[in-house]
Amino acid sequence: MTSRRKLIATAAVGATGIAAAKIADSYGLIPPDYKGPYGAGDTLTYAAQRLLASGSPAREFTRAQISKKPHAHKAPPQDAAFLAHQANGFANWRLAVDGLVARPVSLSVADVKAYPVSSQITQLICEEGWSYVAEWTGVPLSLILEHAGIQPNAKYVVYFSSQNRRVDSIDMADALHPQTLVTHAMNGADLPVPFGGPLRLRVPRQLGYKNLKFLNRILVTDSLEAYPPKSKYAWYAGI
Ligand SMILES: Nc1nc2c(c(=O)[nH]1)N[C@H]1C(S)=C(S)[C@@H](COP(=O)(O)O)O[C@H]1N2
Ligand SMILES: [Mo]
Repeated sequence: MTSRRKLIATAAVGATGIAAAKIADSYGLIPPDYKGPYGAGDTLTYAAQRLLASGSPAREFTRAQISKKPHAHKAPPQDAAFLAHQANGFANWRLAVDGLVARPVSLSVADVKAYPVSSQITQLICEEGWSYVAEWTGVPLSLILEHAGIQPNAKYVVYFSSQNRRVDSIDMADALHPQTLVTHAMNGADLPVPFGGPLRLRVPRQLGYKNLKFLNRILVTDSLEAYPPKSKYAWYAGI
């Protein structure tokens, strides 16, 4: 969410914020970073988007609209472990799927590629004000989760990057959304390392920072207590 929208939402809620929060809570629609300075505004935006648009798709584009020069943000990892993976074509890279699942698994990139693929031409939008359109191909996260057997008390998916131990999370509505992909290809080729190869979680309904590169673990959980949302940006970054 842009800070302008955040301000408008916060101003619009004003004194009624507490009431909005109570309604949202009764529907399980309090975002887990509610306590911050924008708490009431974030809650209203989150609750409104979850109620009105929880199944709605992110905009898709045509092939002609694919960006000629997509913008890779920041250098890929340079640590010895990552460079070793890269040197042997990520043959030993693993994506762990664990937590509240009946059958925890550890998937190789080949295992991920063996799932039915889905492609989308969507826009990656950075909160810093730039964006690009690309075609992403991968397996819907929902397929991996359903295969692992999601337990009924699951509420969130926490996902991990090998880069700087970066972690983020989404709720089950976004985790099971058909456009949320464990991506292994971009613009018709293996996902390039600068764009998060070998695997990246693509969450096109949320801002760029929710789209973690160098994905190596997916944890299904009923609480974010162990992985509290970072305060720098809103946890729910719906667009
Ligand atoms: N592992 C990892 N994932 C990341 C980041 C990062 O620094 N490291 N940056 C995030 C941010 S802020 C944005 S906007 C996008 C940038 O994606 P791009 O490199 O494809 O442009 O990746 C997100 N995922
Ligand atoms: Mo970003």
